[in-house]
Amino acid sequence: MGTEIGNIVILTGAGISAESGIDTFRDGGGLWEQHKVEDVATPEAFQRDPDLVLRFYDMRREAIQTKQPNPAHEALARLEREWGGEVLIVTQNVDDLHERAGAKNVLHMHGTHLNAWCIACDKRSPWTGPLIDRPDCPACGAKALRPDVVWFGEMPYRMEEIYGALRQADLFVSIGTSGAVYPAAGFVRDARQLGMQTLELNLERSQGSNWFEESRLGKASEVVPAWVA
Ligand code: BV8
Repeated sequence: MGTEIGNIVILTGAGISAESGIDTFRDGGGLWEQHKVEDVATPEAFQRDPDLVLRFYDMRREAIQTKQPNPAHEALARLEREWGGEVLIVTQNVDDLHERAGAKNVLHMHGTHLNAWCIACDKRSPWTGPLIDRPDCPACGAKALRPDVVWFGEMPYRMEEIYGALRQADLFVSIGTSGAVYPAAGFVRDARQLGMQTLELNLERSQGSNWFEESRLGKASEVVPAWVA
């Protein structure tokens, strides 16, 4: 990697966790119980059929808990430890594999499977068991917990912080994302307008590939360690 790079912003998507055994959204049809993710991960779906949505997220949370970080997560944690400048991992993923690989500076723009969010008192609490069982909110006692994840039509978390980090960075790297969902899919354009270097590491070309100066195609567990080395 060039020595003139100071700060790095890395966007990750489901593809970085694929080799850990966590399903991506759009490979293999991205369907769940014959529903498109876009149709289940919405406030409207939650209003219409809360059990369907809670079952979907309980299943995703249980699947994540049995998985381990892969060499791509570990390589990014190593880069964060050893790099002279700032490294910020902005992840679209709700799994905590970056943290479990040792990364510290991780921003979950679409929330995480670790927390539940009470729609009665607006407080967040650790997600400790199936939400389909309607556990009481630890803060207010209401049976009104939903996953603390960002659904379609909801504002992603900490956007100002992300744009602030992009303005301070020299390199934007996108790993394992299809570039299908905004505003994350637009970060590469912001990076280009800010004059940053841009690199995509992905299994195949994505919807945003044309915006990257360089795309290296391959499995994350191979191309990410090779890039970090
Ligand atoms: C918002 C929830 C505004 C948690 C998710 C038209 C134009 C522009 C925007 C829109 C539009 N219509 C609607 C919108 C807005 C919408 C959007 O972008 N829709 C899309 C469908 C067009 N966006 C939103 O609603 C966002 N909010 O815009 O708010 C606003 C403004 C003011 C006030 C209020 C609101 C919110 C979007 C967040 C939705 N929530 N997840 C959860 O359930 O997990 S999105 C979900 O899909 C994921 O979180 C992820 O972020 C996203 C994209 O998925 P990827 O991570 O990229 O995964 P995917 O399967 O797609 O791709 C995997 C990639 O990995 C592939 O490229 C594959 O090749 C690669 N791969 C596979 N294996 C490997 C690999 N790579 C390397 N190695 C491997 N082994």
